[in-house]
Parts: sequence; structure tokens; C-alpha cells
Amino acid sequence: MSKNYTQLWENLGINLEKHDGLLTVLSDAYKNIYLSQKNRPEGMKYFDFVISEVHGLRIEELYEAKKNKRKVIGTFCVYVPEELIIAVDGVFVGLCAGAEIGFEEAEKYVPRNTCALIKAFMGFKLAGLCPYVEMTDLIVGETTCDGKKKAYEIFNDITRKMYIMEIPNMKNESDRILWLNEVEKFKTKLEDLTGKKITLDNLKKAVDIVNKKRKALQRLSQLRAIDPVPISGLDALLVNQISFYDDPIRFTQKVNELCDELEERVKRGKGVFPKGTTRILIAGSPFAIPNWKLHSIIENSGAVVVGEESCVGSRNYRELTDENFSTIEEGIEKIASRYLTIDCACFTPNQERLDNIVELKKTLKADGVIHYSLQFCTPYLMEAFKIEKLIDFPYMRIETDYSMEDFGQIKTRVEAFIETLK
Ligand code: BJ8
Repeated sequence: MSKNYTQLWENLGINLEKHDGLLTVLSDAYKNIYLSQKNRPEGMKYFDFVISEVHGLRIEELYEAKKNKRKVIGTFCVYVPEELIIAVDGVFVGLCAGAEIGFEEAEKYVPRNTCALIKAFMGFKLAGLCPYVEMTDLIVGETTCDGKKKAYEIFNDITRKMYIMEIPNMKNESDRILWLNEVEKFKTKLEDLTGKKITLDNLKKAVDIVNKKRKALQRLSQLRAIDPVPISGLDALLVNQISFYDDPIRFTQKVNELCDELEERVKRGKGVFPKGTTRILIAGSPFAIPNWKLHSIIENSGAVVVGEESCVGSRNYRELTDENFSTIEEGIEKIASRYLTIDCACFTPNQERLDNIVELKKTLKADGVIHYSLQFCTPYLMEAFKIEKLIDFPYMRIETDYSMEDFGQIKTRVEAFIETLK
């Protein structure tokens, strides 16, 4: 970290002793997993810096934003329309956590057999380790899976900051109407919270900011289709993870700079791994920071990850919002319909997810697909079986959590799978 943030953390009620321990573990993991990689693009230095300051400089920036009367809005799901938060000059932050921390505390509130993502966001808060939660003025939950729905009730008892958006489970006309109403209600909630009105002008600007961010992530994804691949899956994953924390305009600029460099690499035929390295597409549950386990296993087993069919991946940037609107109402409708294209496994039926996996495998020229589900995540675990019956390419299912206990076992299975693809 560039400076000492102890006072800032103390003001936020962070448990300093435990937090020091967390930062040490994180920084060691980062060195081992990230900084040990060969041939990394220079442009990754910015993202290394962001990670090193994820509980430091970024928190200070949020603090400054709040001093300037901006509101900080925390979210857990790519269904929450970022455009509306930006339109009221709010700051959007993702609150999902990817480490097995505070689970003991979390298990006093939710059953043991709850997915790691839920236990982690509760655990980080309960153990006094999440400066982001402390910074928020509002935390937006959604009615996606049952685990999240019920956990948000409990999280509201703890934080008193929750606002819930109802996400339909289907995509019929009545569901579209319900969802549009929810987006309109969210707009009103944000206007009440911030005291700022959404205008046609600020809505158009916000859509432009978020579309540019998604376009930059699409550009990065397209570069991963090239062989030799100019960036590792680990690094691309990190960029996608940081998209939920960083200032969106600065982030977009840095991703585009990285892509400029990657294009140069492509021209020179330079890759991070040799041409012809086995290419893997991962599909499934999201990867919150610092969940780098599966990517690390795959890329240390002789293959490269070329894409993530995930909310920390293609589900977050695949669709843009149509910018062609001339009233606020029309803009809200375009935003609502863009979000309803997201093919989360919580929907039924969900044929588009299967179609998108098939398409992504083709465009990224992946040799095989590894389906990744968090343990106890019923929607993705169920779809993993369904997909297996319907596809005709190499595929394997992995069910895991945030612990390292199954590292060796997963590595053995992944190595065997990669062997079959060679
Ligand atoms: S749109 S994937 S971000 S809900 S892993 S908590 S589903 S039991 S995270 Fe998600 Fe939105 Fe869907 Fe994406 Fe439940 Fe599964 Fe846990 Fe999950």
C-alpha cells in the first residue's frame, strides 16, 4: 500500500488486527498466483496497483466522494442497473467476496450448507473486514436464488441498509412488466436517496459510460480468441473482477490501453503461452476477488483460460444498452430490457444460456468447457447436468468452494481433462 490507512479503517470500525492478517494473506496469494506469471503485459501494472490498494486508495476515494455528497451503492448482482446509479452521481461497488473469511460468524446466521459467496459477504461484514460495506449508503439485493433472498433478510437485520429488487424467474410478457416496474421503482429510490433527479441528459451520459466500459471488456474478450493468446486467463479474470470496484471512466481507459498493448503483441505474434496451448472456456458461477483457484489450477496444468461464461465475465458485458432513446421513460425501458437478456441460471427455462455457451466456445476457439459451480449453488449445479446432456464437445463439471482442501483433487481432474484435449 502506498500509505498508512489505519486511521481510515479505524473510523470505519474495521477489526484492525484481523484486517492486517487478511491483507498479509492476500498479498502473499497475489505474489504467488499473479506476480509469478511470465510474459505479463505492462498494462497489468495498473490492475496490480488497484489490487494492492483495494482496501486503501479506493476506500479513500469513496470517502472523498461521500464528503462531496455522493452516495455509495453496494450490489451483489449484475442485474442491478449500474446506469441508474451513475445517473444520480452515485458510486457503484460490488460487494461479493471470494475468500473463506468470517465463515464461523456467518454460520451463526445462515446454515453451513449455504454457498461460499453468501457466507463470504456475510462473513466479511460480521468479522469487521469489509470497508466497502461500511462505506455504503444503500445495499441493493435481488430475488435471484433462494440463498441470496433469505440471506438479504438477515443482512438487513445486521446492516439496516438493504433495498431489494424483485427479479422475475421467467421472461414472459408479465415478467417484463414486473421487471420494468422494478427498474422504475429503483430509479425513484435512488432519486430519494440522493436528492438528485434522473434527467434525459444524465441518463444518456450514464448509459454511455457503462456501454463504453462493456465495450472495453468485449474488446479484451475478443483478443483472447487469438492464438497465441496475448493475455493469461488469470489476468483477464482480474480485470473483470476489478470492473466492479474501480471508477468506471478510469477503468475503461486502462482496459483500452491494455487492449492497445495486446493488439501490438498480436501483431508481433507474441503470446503469454505458446501457440497451440490447450484452450479452456469456464462456464458457471461468479468469481469474486480473491477467488483465483480454478484459473490458477488450469493455467498451471498446461492450458490457458480463454473466457468466462460468468457474471464476472461475459454475462456482465455481452449486451450493451440501446442508446437510441429520446425520453427518460424510453431510456428506462431500454435499460430494463438490456438487463433482462442476462441468462442467470435462476431463470427458467434458460435455453439462451446453453446457446451462449456454445457460441462463446466457438468464438473463443476453446477446446473444452469446464463448468464451475459453487457448492450448494442449486441453479448452476442443476444446469451443469442439463448442459452436459445437450452438448457435443469436451466438457467437465467441477463443484467446489473457496477452501483449498480440494485443490489437489481438482488439479488431478483438470490435468486429466486437459490431457484428453491434446
Ligand atoms: S445474475 S449468477 S450475480 S444471481 S453462487 S449466491 S446463484 S447459490 S451469484 Fe449471481 Fe446475479 Fe445470477 Fe449473476 Fe446463489 Fe449460486 Fe450462491 Fe450465486
